[in-house]
Amino acid sequence: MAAPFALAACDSAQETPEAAQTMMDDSMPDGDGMPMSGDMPMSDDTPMMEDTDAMHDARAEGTVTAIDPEAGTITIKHGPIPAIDWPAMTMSFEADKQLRDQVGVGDAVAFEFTTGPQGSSITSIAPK
Ligand SMILES: [Cu+2]
Repeated sequence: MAAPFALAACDSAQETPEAAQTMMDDSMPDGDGMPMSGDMPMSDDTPMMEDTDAMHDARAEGTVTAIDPEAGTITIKHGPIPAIDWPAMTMSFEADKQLRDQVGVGDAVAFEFTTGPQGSSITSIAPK
């Protein structure tokens, strides 16, 4: 007698808070759904922003000192590039054939490039 009664009381005691919690839980995800879906793109952006921090776009002027079709590079003696804290130096940049064909050794050039952990690649180049 006492056990069934206690169980019944226990069940009814549990059901009420559970029902209330279930209703709250149902509404909570709905409420969080909007901010969470807003957070997802933000967390996707974070690694992209870190990549952007690692990669820098810059433009500079210099003189072509070598073009290497086999290595796929243009070597340029360039001036200081304060935007990315570079001193003047002579260095090689990756450049595809289309870019290599636009300049010759000895040309004074203006060029744009991207630089990062993978190296530096010219994105556009033209004789001055
Ligand atoms: Cu350099």
